[in-house]
Amino acid sequence: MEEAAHKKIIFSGIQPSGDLTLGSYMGAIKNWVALSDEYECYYCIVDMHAITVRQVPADLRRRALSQLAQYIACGLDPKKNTLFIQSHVPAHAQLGWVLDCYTMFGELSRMTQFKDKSSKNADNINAGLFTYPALMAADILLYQTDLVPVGGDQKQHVEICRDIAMRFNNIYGDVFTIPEPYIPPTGARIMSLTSPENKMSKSDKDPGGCIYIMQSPDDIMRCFKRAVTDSETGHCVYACPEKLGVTNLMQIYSVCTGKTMDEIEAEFDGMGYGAFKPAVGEAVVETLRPIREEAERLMKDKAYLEDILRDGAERAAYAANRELIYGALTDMGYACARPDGAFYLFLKSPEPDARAFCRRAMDYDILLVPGDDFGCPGYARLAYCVARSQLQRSLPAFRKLAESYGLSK
Ligand code: AQP
Repeated sequence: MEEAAHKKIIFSGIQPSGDLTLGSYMGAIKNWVALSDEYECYYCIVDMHAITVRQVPADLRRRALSQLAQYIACGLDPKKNTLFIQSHVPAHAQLGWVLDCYTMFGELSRMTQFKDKSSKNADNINAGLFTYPALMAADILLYQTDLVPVGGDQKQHVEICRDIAMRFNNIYGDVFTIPEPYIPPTGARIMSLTSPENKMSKSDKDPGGCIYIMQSPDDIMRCFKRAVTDSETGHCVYACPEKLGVTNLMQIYSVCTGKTMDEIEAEFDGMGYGAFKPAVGEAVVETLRPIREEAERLMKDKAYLEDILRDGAERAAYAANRELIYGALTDMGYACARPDGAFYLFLKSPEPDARAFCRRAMDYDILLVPGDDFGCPGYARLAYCVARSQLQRSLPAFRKLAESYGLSK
């Protein structure tokens, strides 16, 4: 916990709107794993985003659990990373609404994902599909996120999140950390195998275009053998804008093997697509095999997965509520009051920024909210909001903490 406090923060998530694809693995999850030692990480299953498109409830539930198993099987240690389901932490919806009120109609209208998804779901262009980026901004900003590892298609959403955060900060002060996107140098945009001008997507209707993490090796090989290339022969494996299908396959091979595009070109020099496509398929099969096997094993232990979700939701809610209550909501002028009892302490505060102290107080199960100073210089009013039942337990620890900050009653 102490160690985590000094690390920078990552938040990222994937919708359980379909089974996880090779695209989300290469564009997102693989990098989540690589970054997870260096950062304090919140990796989410964003099921509230998924309902912007109609979902079958049983499928949504099944996929959420299976997605968790796949996160872990990909290498995300649930002890080191906070893995959770978005709808288990109501603060996402709460801040989502707040940020809706700080997001402009015009900027939402420019989002390519909205244009794309509304053309694919013409009978259900709902308001959630339109305001999706504001909820995504809430997901990110709730945790004071520094870095958001995503595929290239999500860059625009991270950019609007930054704009919303800056707008909010300009009005209320330094409330939100401004996050940076992390887009991987290779694998940022994996394309469909059958229509390489389109992104590989889990809701793709064309079964041959998309590879799923849990797909069988035979199916994967079949898809790669049928992958769209072109009619060139001889020296045909090289990357260029005109060879979308081949370039895409080379990228996939590069992510699986760690080889550069030049090395791949040299490896397949003089060989046709008949040798190249199965080689890519095999590299993918071997990359996904251990993940699939481990996820299958984990799926047999639902109690273990549900424990992780409970623990993840608790950890995420703790961090999210801390930022929501001490950050956005109070700065906007909302009072914080718990229905189970609020106590107001008047503390002499030498701290220009009482928020740091309030955050620390949460380690003692105490919720504190910095208030106005009543025009008494040197005094900060701290609304001491703690359940009555906790008061006796918490007060001595709190007094000690207050003393360590040079605060006195
Ligand atoms: N083809 C891809 N190449 C690289 N990265 C990708 N990602 C998705 N597809 C590719 C990245 O994986 C994460 C998925 O997040 P999401 O499911 O919330 O968003 P999405 O981009 O809408 O994913 P899909 O598969 O296209 O879902 P549907 O079909 O439901 O819309 C993100 O980081 C994304 O960049």
